[in-house]
Amino acid sequence: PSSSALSPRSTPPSPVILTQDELKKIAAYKAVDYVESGMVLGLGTGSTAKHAVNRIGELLHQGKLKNIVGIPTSKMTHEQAVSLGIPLSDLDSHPVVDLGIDGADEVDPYLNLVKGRGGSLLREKMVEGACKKFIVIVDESKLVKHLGGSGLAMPVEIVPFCWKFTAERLQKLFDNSGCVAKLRTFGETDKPFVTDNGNYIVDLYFKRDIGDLKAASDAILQLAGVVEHGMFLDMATTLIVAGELGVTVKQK
Ligand code: ABF
Repeated sequence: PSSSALSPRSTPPSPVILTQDELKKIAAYKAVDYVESGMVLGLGTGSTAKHAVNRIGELLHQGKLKNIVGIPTSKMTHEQAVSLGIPLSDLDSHPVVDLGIDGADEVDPYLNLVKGRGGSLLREKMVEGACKKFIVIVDESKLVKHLGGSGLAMPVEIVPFCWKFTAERLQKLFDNSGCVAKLRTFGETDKPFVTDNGNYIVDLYFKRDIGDLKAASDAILQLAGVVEHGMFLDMATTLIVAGELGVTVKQK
């Protein structure tokens, strides 16, 4: 072989494979580009939102962002934001939030979401429902055609009182979709998972399409004992997806 055939230049560049966490970070950083000084921010929860909160803290410390007020969507994010020195407030003092940034478990083509598989959904829905602009940040694995069609959990936060009764009623609501309702527990134990609000979570698993999402949402919320569910319909205004081929931004 000639010497040029052996030179490093002749080796085709190997494709860079990004990890899922790196993709989450790329989406999160892109979302933080929309943050401006003086904004009231909804701070999301989860492994993707965590990168956005870190980035906001970093920009504050560098003096590139000023007068930010954060409203955390969970106790965990509250602790993270405190550790980063991000000034915090709540919806009582700031009922209108300029911009919210959060992850999701599923995103459909209309920017409807499933959230709460990580355990927080009620505070997220309250804060994100108060946002003028709500950016969802995901890696491409979260994109689905239909919510709840992935065979994965659709979380519903319920009060602990007579939780079995509520779980059975939830399951019955979706009999036609082959629904199985399961109480979420801590790992392999029988101990119920308890939310930041002292409630339990029942995860709904569907064998078949749940059909009209708005009708499903209304039916769930009508049950006494239900606090909130993880379908976020018509709330996201912007979607940022990071994938192997780059970042895409979709506006509603
Ligand atoms: C939170 O983030 C939850 O509602 C949702 O379950 C989760 C998505 O988590 P991750 O970014 O860790 O995949 O907002």
